[in-house]
Amino acid sequence: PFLVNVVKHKKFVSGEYNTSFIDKTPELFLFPVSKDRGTKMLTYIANVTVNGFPGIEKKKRPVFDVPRKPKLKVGTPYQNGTKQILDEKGADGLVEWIKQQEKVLLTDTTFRDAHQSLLATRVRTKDLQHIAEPTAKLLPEMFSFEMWGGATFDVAYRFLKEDPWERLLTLRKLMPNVLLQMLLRSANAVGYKNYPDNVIREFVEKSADAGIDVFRIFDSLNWVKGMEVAIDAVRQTGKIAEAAICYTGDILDPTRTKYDLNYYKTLAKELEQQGAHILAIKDMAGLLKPQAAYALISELKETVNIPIHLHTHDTSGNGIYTYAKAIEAGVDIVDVALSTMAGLTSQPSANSLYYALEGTNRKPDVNIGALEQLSHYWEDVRKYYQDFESGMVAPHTEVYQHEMPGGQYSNLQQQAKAVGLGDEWDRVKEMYARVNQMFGDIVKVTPSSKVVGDMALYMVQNDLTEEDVLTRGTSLDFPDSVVELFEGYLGQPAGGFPKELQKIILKGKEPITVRPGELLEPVNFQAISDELYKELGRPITSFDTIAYALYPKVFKEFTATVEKFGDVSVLDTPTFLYGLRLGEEIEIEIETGKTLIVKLVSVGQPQVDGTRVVYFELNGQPREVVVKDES
Ligand code: 3PY
Ligand code: ZN
Repeated sequence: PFLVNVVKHKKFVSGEYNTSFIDKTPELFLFPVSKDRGTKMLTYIANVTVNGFPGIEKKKRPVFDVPRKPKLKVGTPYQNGTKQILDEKGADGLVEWIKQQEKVLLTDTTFRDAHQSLLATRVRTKDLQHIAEPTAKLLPEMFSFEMWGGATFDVAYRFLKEDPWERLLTLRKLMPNVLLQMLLRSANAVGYKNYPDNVIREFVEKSADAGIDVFRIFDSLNWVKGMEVAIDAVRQTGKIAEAAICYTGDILDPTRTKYDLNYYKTLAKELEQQGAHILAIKDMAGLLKPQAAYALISELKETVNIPIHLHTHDTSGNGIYTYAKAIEAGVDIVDVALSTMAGLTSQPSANSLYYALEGTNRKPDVNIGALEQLSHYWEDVRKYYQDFESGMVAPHTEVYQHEMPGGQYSNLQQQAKAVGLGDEWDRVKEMYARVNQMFGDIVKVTPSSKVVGDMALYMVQNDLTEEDVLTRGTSLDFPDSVVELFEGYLGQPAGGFPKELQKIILKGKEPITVRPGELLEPVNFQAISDELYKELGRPITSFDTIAYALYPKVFKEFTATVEKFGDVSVLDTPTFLYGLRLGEEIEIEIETGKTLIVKLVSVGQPQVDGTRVVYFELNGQPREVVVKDES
């Protein structure tokens, strides 16, 4: 199929191609699909109907309304936006353009952080794809759409059984006028550990080829040394390197001296010197209070010459006030989400901010009617994912105590439920704060936040106090992630690790203090590609190879699922998550112009071997599949 795509491509046909044609033409990797998909698809639907979906309480498929969609006139064009500015003027030209804007610019995070923070990252490509074109046509004034990276990469393979690269390629096509942005965890890429330097460079290059324009780069301990390779790799691609400082502590609290204004100013200067095009303040937990935002942004505007982009989470309910103060202090860009995907652990609402800035000269240039219409779509789609909601329904000021990132809250809660600690959630949150102090008050953001979460779960599960850890620690088997953190494999925290605890956790192992990338062997991509080719018997794309380098086990499980069920990303979300009701009929477009009509006729009784026969009609013909009943 790859070769078919190549020979059919218009540049190939017209002879306008050169040696970088394959690397720079990502759509060549969008393949048509194999033929026995009908049976595979029925097997998936039968399975989810009988056994349910992981993380969803087993129940009959609820009835959902068709999501409301803005009505655009046929032929409505895309208006040029920031993407064209970057393409015409380059990264430095874009930075100059940002500096000239009087009005505050907006990044919409609905496609990434908003659902990572509200719905455990479970929103599928199908639901993004449906609204991508109207979003780009109705909101051409946005600075960027954050739509990739962070947890979306592994969750796509792991839980949604879809390819994150296809998401990126598809959305790029549908959103050609506005910058697309991703979250990159520096040396941890989109994973939870440090990778070799060549993996980081390859990942950045492929992400840029596939459509990313703005890379928000952060290190989970604010260790600038850990960000060097990623910043350089992004600059090499000609795209935007937005280097982030993670905000932690409270600059208004004179007793918390570790993270004071000077700490942030020093980091900002260092990142500018490293080559950052934009400085981001990444307030991943929503700890930046309004007056602190005013002080911080005012000082940083005096400290650096590059634009400043502020990110917060609205967990405390103070997000709009924080933004209003930051905007007063001159921040250039802020992150918001469409109102029905905003608030709580997500970003503050774009719609609310628009009205909050009424009467100021910095009110964003955006169509409020468009924001409202697009919010209707998300109000409906969000219901599909109701089982992944955290249960938080009101502002949660406890965040100022536990300091848990918005993107972690619903995910850690799922993790707690999975190990039987669903009822102990309040204790887990308190322990999270305790563990942070035990670890020396560290920056908590993926993956350092995951380590704090793992340790908190471990201590609650085993009924351990801080005292127990210090007195009996040498006989305790700490989670691997905790050992790796204290070994230095996520980098070095400001002020170092607490020495006594480090000794207890490492049990005689020597920690490293250099950049882990200096010690890790480069990955051999050719060897991976050859191995995958042998195993999968199909052309291996450079996207497959880098995905395997980052997540070998997850990638293999994903390919095994595709082998078994085919490409389930074509299913509508209710069917994907709940299966069908008896007698229900759906249409599945498996490729353009090719539709399956599937009706669930009956589900047989369990048989002695634990299987059930599920009867369907497929395009009017009776079909049956046998599935194992796991209950
Ligand atoms: C991520 O790394 O996924 C985050 O959202 C961190 O805030
Ligand atoms: Zn965030």
